[in-house]
Amino acid sequence: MAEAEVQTIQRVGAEPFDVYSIRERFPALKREVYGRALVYLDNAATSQKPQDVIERVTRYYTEENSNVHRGVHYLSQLATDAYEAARARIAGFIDAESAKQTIFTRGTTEAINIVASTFGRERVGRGDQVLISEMEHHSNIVPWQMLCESVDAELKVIPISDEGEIVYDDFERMLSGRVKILAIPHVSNTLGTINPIKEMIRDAHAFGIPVLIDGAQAVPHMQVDVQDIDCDFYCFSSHKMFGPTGMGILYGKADHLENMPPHQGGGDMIETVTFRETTYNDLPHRFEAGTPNIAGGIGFGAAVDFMVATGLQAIAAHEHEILEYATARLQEIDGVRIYGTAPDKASVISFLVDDVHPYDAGTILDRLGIAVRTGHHCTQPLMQRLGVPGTVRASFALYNTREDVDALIEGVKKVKEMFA
Ligand code: C6P
Repeated sequence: MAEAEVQTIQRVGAEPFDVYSIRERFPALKREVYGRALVYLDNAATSQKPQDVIERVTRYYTEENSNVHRGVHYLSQLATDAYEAARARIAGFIDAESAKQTIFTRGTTEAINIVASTFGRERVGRGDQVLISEMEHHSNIVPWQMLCESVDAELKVIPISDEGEIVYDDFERMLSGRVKILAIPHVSNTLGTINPIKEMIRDAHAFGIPVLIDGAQAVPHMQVDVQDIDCDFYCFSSHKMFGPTGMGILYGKADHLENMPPHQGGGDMIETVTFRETTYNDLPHRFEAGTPNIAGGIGFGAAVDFMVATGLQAIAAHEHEILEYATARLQEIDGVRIYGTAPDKASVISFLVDDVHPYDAGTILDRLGIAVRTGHHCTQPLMQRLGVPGTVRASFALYNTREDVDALIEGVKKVKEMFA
């Protein structure tokens, strides 16, 4: 079976960052909706895909289509090599120690569920605690809630401030020997807050608490180094970072992964099978039962190549500039309230306009060709904390421009006018 080692990644872009030439590589950005140019500001839900990724997936289906890890024949070798090379590049992208520690999953949701149902099931018992925060996506609530219910443990929630930051004193007070896992987001999908995860991990480790980071909203926007932050698990999705849907990564420390039981049985995750017993395959395959999303994995690798060629620092700097510009311009409009005003934010602005329901605002914006997300953003408990039914959320990616922000501002003014 082909095993690729971590591929070292150059983090400086190959060319100077030019947002307009980058946009040219995204066919969907050229389309119109309702006869208007599309302004795509729903990147936290899913990003658009560059031609590089589309072509790579097409090439797999056109020239390389075959199953992986199974055949000696030419195409199977080709597909296996491409799939494993993609894994190695993704491992390098997050600075994993080894490609074996980057397990392909269906996405962030599945990655968190694997940890909760294996590592969590073995570690958390009656009367223990699992610690999460008030800003969680449902994907980082429900798996832990299911675990706690099944073993009679307690789900504890770290409060956030009105600005949308973890209340650090409360977090520190909640750490104890009873806490068996801490699971928190790197970046909030609703507030945009970048959490101080390195400090939180250090403080949790002082109590022997392993930490899972939900990195779904971080990896598309910033350089992540799993060894530097010293997390136990890190989860993210391909489709939010210009890759195909149905693909993601569970990174884990080798000690944990090697000792975790498999979560599903089937082909590829086994070493030997008899009717009496089965022995399991090595990492990462032990957690990858059945034929995987081969095209998705290869496309994910192409998405990482695209981000690396564009330059991670340049991406972060450009998006920061767009976020600042959008925040300043929205603040100029009377009656706009922004939810999530932490000093350290990434690429997301949630807001409400006067008393206009977010669905109404979103519908008007949609008719103007502006795609935003409205509602609870899969963070219902956070909405309860904020005391709102939902928000309008504009979320940016590396291809968004000041002109996109200007269109949003004109749209918000139109919403105000219509509901005046
Ligand atoms: N958030 C959003 O519009 P999946 O669906 O498995 O790729 O990712 C789940 C997930 C987990 N954590 C965070 C912080 C997320 O933002 C998401 C996905 C999208 O905000 C779709 S609900």
